[in-house]
Amino acid sequence: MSASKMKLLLLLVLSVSAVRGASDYDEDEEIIVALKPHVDARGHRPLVQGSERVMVSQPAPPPISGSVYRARPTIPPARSALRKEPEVQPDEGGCTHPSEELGALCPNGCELKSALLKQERNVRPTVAQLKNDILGLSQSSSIIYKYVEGLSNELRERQRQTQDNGNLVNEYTSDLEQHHIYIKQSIDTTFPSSIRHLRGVLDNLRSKIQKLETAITSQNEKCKKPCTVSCSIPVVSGKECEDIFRKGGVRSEMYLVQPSDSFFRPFKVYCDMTTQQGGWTLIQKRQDGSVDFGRRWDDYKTGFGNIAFDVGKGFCETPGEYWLGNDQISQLTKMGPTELLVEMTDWDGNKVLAQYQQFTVQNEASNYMLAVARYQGTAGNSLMEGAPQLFGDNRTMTIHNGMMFSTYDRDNDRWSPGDPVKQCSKEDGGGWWYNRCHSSNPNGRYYWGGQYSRDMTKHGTDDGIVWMNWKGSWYSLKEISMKIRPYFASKR
Ligand SMILES: [Ca+2]
Repeated sequence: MSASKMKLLLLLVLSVSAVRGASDYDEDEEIIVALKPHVDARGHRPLVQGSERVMVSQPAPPPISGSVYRARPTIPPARSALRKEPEVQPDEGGCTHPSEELGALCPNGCELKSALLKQERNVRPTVAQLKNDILGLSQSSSIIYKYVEGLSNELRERQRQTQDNGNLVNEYTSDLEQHHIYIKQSIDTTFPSSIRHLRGVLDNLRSKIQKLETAITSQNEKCKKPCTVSCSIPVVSGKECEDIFRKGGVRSEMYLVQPSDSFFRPFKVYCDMTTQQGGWTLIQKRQDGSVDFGRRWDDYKTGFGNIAFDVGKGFCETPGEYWLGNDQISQLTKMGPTELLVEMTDWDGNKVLAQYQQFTVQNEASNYMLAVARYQGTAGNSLMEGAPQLFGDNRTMTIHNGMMFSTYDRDNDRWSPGDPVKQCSKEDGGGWWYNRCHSSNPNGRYYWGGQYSRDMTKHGTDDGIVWMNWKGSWYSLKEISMKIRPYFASKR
């Protein structure tokens, strides 16, 4: 039952009780009215069960007049008759005799008993009704008491909840205040400090950017003029470096050569005039990673890189990294028997070589097919025998002799010919006579320090400057060079 309904019930009960109370009061009034004529002042009887008020200043009985006392009639006068015939009672108490001269009379015992019994009959149901009413009131009071007690309990519970809520609110308020203080401190002190710091960084960066822009502008100014190698080309020239050597060009530097039966224009080349009695035409060199060898077919066809530098001696005596060009190489090797010298150095300075007494490169129509023979040296016969770490077909597919030249844009290798996905040159970093794919990879990517790993590569393959026969797949050489010379030169 809800509180409002309970209140309504309470109100209803109170109203009923009030009505009932009013009704009882009326009945009491009736009782008093009914009793009044019978329990009058003349009786001088003990009080009826305390329901009558004690008359303290009771007057003395009237004096007996006459000589004989006569009893009153046994039938008491009817109530209505009493009411209809009110008698004026003397002030001194007692009723008067019809004959006034006889004075006041006293009732006899039977009349009193009858009157009292009659009154008792009238009062009994009223008392019973009063009992019921009292019982009803008691029950209502009990219900109301319980309801009030419930209300009190609920009130105490709510007060407790209110107290708890208050505590919680205080707690949250405290936290909120702390956060507020923290945020305010951050806004007032930390943020401005950070902003000042960032401004400092920003200013620093701006300064650096300005410096860089200035440097770039300066470099752009310098680069407006094309770079030229200010090397004085020696007067002596020839078909190749051995020819020049024989003509007196005995100093290792850059020369201009023109193969005899060539329709090519003369081209620059570095001649090694000291190794093994000189006369070597340098066709390939790697030494510092300064030149990108991941190039197209046409670059390998015509050559790329830096032939030589002048480092202060007045002539270009220091070779750079370059690929002479497949057309030039082919032309040089087709003039006659040609030998090939491959020299290499690891990152500890150790040197080995691989030398082939026969070296021929076909023309472009044959995709610059390679032919080598008669190996000797210390590096291992990669070109003819493949990787010694491998066996059977796995080894023969690393032999380079007889292979055509491949670049990443021209796949002539033996790895699934025609399949654009399977290109050795794309995975291994440079142009080379790839088979499926290599035991040596002189034109691969330049790795500083030698050792490299699969996760450092672009495709997970051994794409460094590799000569497996010497250092295996995961060691990239510090230096490697390829030089050619007419074979007869070794016999001079
Ligand atoms: Ca292929």
